[in-house]
Amino acid sequence: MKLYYAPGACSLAVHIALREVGAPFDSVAVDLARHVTADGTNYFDISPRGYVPLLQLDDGSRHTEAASLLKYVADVDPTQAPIGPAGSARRPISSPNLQAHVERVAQRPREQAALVAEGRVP
Ligand SMILES: N[C@@H](CCC(=O)N[C@@H](CS)C(=O)NCC(=O)O)C(=O)O
Repeated sequence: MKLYYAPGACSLAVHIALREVGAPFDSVAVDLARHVTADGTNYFDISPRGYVPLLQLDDGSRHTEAASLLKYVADVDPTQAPIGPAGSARRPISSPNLQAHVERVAQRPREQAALVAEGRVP
C-alpha cells in the first residue's frame, strides 16, 4: 500500500491508523500548495481532485475519502483492528453510529490544522 499524505492535513488520521494496525505501507508526501509529490510528480495525475488522503493498494487501485479509508485500514488485519472484526463483540457499535464515529475521527486532523493555520494554536 502507498499513502499519499500532507503534513498537518486530514490524511493524518489514516496515517495513524495504518501505523496502529502495523500495516506495511509506503508514504508519499504531497505539497498541497503546488499539488506535487516529493519527486516532482504532478499530483493531479495521481488524484484528479488533488486531495489527500489517497491510498493506493497493491493492485494499483487508488482510493480516497478518509472515513472510508479508515474503515478499510481497520479491516486490514481483523485481529489488530481498532474497531474489531465485523460482526464481533469488539465492534459493538451499530453501523450508522460507527460511520458517524469514523467520520468524526477523519475530520479531527482537519479541525486541528485549521486552528494552527488561524494562529489559534502555537
Ligand atoms: N472528503 C475528503 C476531503 C479531503 C480533503 O479535504 N483534503 C484536503 C486536506 S485536509 C486536501 O487535500 N486539500 C487539497 C486542496 O484543497 O487542494 C476526505 O474526507 O478525505
